[in-house]
Amino acid sequence: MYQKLKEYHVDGQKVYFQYEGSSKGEEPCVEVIADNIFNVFIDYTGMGHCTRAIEGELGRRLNCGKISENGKLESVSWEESGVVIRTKFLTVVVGDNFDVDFYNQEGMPLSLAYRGERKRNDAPSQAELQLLAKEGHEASGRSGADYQVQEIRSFDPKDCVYGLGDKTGVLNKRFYEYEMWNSDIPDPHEDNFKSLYKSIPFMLVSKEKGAYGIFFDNHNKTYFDLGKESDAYYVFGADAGNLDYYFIGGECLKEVISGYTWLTGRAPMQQLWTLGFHQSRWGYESEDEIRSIAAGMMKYDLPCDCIHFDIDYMDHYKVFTWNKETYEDGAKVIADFKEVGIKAVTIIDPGVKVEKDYYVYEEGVRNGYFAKTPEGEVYVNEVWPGDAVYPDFGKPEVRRWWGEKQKFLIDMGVSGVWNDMNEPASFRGPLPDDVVFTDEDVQATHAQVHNIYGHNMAKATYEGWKELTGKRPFVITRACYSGSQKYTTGWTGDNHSIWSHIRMAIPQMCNLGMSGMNFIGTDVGGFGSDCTPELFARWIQLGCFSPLFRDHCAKGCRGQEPWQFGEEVLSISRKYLNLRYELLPYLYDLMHECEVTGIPMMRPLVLEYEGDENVKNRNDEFMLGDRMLIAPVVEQGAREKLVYLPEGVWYDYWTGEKKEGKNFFVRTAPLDLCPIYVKEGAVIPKYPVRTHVGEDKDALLILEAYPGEGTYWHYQDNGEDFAYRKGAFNEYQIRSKDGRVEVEKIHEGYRPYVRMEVKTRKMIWPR
Ligand code: MIG
Repeated sequence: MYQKLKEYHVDGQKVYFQYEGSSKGEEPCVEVIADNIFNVFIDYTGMGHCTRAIEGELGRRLNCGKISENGKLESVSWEESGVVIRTKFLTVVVGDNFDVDFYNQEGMPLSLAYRGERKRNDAPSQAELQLLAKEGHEASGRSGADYQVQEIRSFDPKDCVYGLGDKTGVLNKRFYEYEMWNSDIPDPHEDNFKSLYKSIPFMLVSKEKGAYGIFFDNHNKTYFDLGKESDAYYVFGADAGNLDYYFIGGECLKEVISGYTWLTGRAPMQQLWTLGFHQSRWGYESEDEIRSIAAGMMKYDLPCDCIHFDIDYMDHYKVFTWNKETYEDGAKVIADFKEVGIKAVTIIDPGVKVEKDYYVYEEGVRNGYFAKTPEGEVYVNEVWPGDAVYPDFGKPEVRRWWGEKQKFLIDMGVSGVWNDMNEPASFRGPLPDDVVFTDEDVQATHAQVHNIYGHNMAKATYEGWKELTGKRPFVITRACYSGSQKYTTGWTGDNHSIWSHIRMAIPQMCNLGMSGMNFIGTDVGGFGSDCTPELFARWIQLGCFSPLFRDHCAKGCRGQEPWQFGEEVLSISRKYLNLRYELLPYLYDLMHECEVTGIPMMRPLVLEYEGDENVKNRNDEFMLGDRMLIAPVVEQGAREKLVYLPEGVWYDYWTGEKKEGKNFFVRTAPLDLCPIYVKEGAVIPKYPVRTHVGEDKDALLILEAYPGEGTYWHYQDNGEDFAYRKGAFNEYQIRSKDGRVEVEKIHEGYRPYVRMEVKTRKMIWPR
């Protein structure tokens, strides 16, 4: 619709373009957000930006159309190829048809508009669609279709695509097609699912040289065709809203992640205990039963920091109530758990039971806090409590109210909240598109805010907890949007106890991490279906290295506590739980690094070794930070693993055997062994084995030094509140050379360790 470029004008950091055939007010715009970040914008709605992902000063500036100050537009000129806009890092060329091309400093193209014909030959006709429907098939996707809002950009043959949140399937999303529509799908999640609980419309492209990201900040339903329609280009689009995307250029994927999380926020450090082991299940029917779980942890000598209370603890599934019949005295159980070092996390669903005299319902109705039908009645659907209504979390007032409601849990001694069903889920069919909600200061339909419902619920929860406790709020969510990482951690919802799901867990968590959601986990052992001893043993090994380490399963399935699978699996579980607790300071360092840089704790190999062809599609290994490589066994019956190590020298964690990288080899992996490799020159900080994260966390730090030379930064604080933001932390620079370790404190603001101990690993060199 935009044809020949006629004119442009510069307004601060923005450049507006006028095209033949389009009138004023329809001028697309390109804006410098940072030296490596541009925003591309067409204001179809006439309402300007309406970002919910980008907040703070930058968000406010965007939303009210003010000038950004973090990058500098260095020059704009009309050249042969079009209007050329330069910053320190990027050159952007805007030409006819509003084709926007991005180049790096050296003039190498990073991303070009697609100028060819679209290939529409596999778009089914109306008649074909009907035939497919008759046979019970669904036409997959809308290949070849045009969206209300859309952008088509070129692929280079070697481009790989990552990110996009919690999508199923393999790590590299090239050639697949996805939709962003927060979805609670009870069937076992398959590789070919188009959407799942979370909508993070952010894709990263790793090129033969260089990388970039596209964040399509539109919270309507959006679509990404990453090469299904054609090898030559990709399409992203939306049913409504604006063309509003951020181009983030970089030399590598890490720079792109840093740019994206600079825009949308970085996952902040959680409390240290959240890195401990969590035990959960839906269907702990009574107080006695849940008490027996804590007792089991002690009886079997298993470290544990948290037990989760699923919907069973509520009175008739009414949020912010306690089931006094089966669960008796909530405050007492929680206090007793605390005595033995175990914290309680409770589930909270958004659906509020329709019931006269139930305080949450009454308050909400009185104040107009629930979503309404277009006719103005409170909208009712069904969830666990039966008839239920939906808080309108897009209203700041409702978020404040929901935040205050958390006091019920906090007073009871609860330590964190697990937000479920916030897509939002509903039992009597999906919420109609036209249910009336609010999007901050404007009325909006369900279709417009569906994808940010979970985000807003998490934000309300986080803010309530922060205000009421002063500690780092621990929130876990099922649904979210871009930017939710500022408020919440997440889990991947209802997986099953099947081998394909332990395999899927690795790319899924890695892509979530690259999409900003650092603190992520899968239900260890699988949620639905019945776990087997072998699968559980392997999943505990994977969980040990996932940011969120929670064993959880569904009501009615085989019990899944570590002692449910016999002696062998119990002792394997204990081995990996102990290892997890040893690694706490290392994991905590990574969480700190993520708050500073946005780089996730759990990383696909491609993040660390981007140039290596062998890692671009590596789905069954990952890294924990930059120095530990984990190669979990995810095949039934397998007692060996084909391992790939990228360049450099590595050491087998278990035997100390030295391995040359850029090599494939087979590692024997009996049921109790998860292959782990540590990079040459690494120091790994460890705690001694302990039963829970406790007061004595600062007693002893063990520095495990591997041969070779390297530097490591270790971070220490109280692991609880925000005092670190005012300087209450220690930072150590640790230099090691072939087992000789020097520690230098480079920041002092917290009590020191009572003792530090250096341990050199005994190494075996291959004969
Ligand atoms: O419809 O609260 O994903 O973790 O145990 C099921 C019961 C509702 C879904 C969550 C799951 C949780 C379960 N919930």
